[in-house]
Amino acid sequence: MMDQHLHAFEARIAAGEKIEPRDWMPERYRQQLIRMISQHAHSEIVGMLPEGNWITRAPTLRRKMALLAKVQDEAGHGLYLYSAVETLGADREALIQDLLAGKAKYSNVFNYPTLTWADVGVIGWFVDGAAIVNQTMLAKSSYGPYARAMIRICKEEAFHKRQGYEICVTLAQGTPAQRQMLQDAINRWWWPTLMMFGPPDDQSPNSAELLRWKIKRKTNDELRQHFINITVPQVLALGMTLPDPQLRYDEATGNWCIGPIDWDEFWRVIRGYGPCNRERLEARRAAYAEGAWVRAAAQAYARKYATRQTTTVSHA
Ligand code: FAQ
Repeated sequence: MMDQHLHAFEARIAAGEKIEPRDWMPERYRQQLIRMISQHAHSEIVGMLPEGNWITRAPTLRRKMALLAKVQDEAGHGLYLYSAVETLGADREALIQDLLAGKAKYSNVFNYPTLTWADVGVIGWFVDGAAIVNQTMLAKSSYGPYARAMIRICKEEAFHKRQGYEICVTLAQGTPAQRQMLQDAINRWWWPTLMMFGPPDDQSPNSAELLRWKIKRKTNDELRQHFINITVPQVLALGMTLPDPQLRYDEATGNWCIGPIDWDEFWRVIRGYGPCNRERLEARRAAYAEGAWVRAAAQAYARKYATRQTTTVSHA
């Protein structure tokens, strides 16, 4: 019986159908999605912090408004994704508690500091750029609610990337000090951004299962290479360089080839020992504590509203 279900499920995936919340799915498929979507939701929420750090110090009102809107969008993405993970039967509150307790993973890249205004530009350009490459692929994921969430999220990320690149173009056309500030930010964000795509394919324990069930449709290395090929010419167009003496263009494959990535740094950061892991979790815990009265008020209102609805219906 179980085999029949699995066979029918895999046939639907092979035919390119979307799997919806009430459909039969293997327990591993459900668990993989809960793992991946919850990590993604946490990343969006923690990802507000590095750029949020610059809202009060944005150089002009226009920049401040754009940055505020961007950071608010990331909050929306997080909430959207927590809703998507609830469709799999996961408990949102339990997932958030895991994050606050330091038990849940979130993207490596948000554990680095934003030292200058140029970091805001480079995050929009590199980090949102990398997120778009990854999430355009996930918009074709086999799980319906996740794929649909990605479509809207990617539209907003495209705006984020443009606001980031525009900041960088402005700095690149500025004074020598501004160009130097941009170059420094590029140097610091390049490698952590490349790590965002996850470990190399031969060290990626989840990829085989995710690819088999079309949760992911491309491997970590394939997406990383695609991002590199898009981004290197943009960096060169601004007259900037990348912190990689081995970077070269390979005529035969049409790829930009990079030097080795420091995977020890990646594993250290995702195990909790990056430059800002502790600070990020402290900020989330403080926000959770300070928001307790808002949650209590919202829940009380929801209860009152539900009672009023029931009363209205019973009188009708
Ligand atoms: N960071 O077997 P794989 C954004 C973990 S959103 C931390 O290759 P998989 C928007 C992985 O969980 C950015 N941990 O894993 C924004 C696994 O550990 P586990 C987030 C990572 O799932 C912009 C272990 O390593 N995007 O940027 C990372 O096949 C600006 C082995 O890895 C998503 O979450 C990492 N980078 O591939 C917001 C997209 N990579 O769970 C604010 C959805 C790997 O077994 C400002 N997720 N690990 O204990 C994915 O596409 C995939 O899950 C990957 C990892 C590609 C992240």
